[in-house]
Amino acid sequence: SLGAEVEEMLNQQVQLEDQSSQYYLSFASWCETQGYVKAAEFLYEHAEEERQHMLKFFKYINAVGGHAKAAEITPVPYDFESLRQVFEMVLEHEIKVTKAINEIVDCCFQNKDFSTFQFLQWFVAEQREEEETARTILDAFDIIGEDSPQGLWMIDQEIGRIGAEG
Ligand code: OFO
Repeated sequence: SLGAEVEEMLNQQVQLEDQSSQYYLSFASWCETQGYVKAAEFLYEHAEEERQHMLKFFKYINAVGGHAKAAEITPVPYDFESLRQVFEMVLEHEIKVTKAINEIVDCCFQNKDFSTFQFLQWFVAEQREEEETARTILDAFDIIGEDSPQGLWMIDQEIGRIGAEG
């Protein structure tokens, strides 16, 4: 059964995954308004994935006898300076999420909650992939160069390509 400490952390993760979804939605919208079509597509899709992550936690909590709590709505930023800034924020956010997941893993281990420990392994792998995708996208800015509209167009195409692979 689920201990109070792990349950509390899992509910905090519901909150964080839900916030991830909102962030990605906001990023997607900004990219769309700027004409970054491929980046917007990737980010809209990712907003959906984050909602699925939130639901995975949500359903797990109740499945093991806890009480899942719907996330509070928290404000998200709407305006960004550049396409690069968006993906820097993506990476920063994913690093934060990875840390939070690692903390729950650690707590499960200490509480000998091996069921939740195992449940979290999928997220450990997912976070590694998401960070890698964000880093690969940021590399494209350095390699292609973003000082011209052509460069930015190519970066946008590359984001679409990387997103389709990831
Ligand atoms: Fe839920 O994986 Fe990103 O945040």
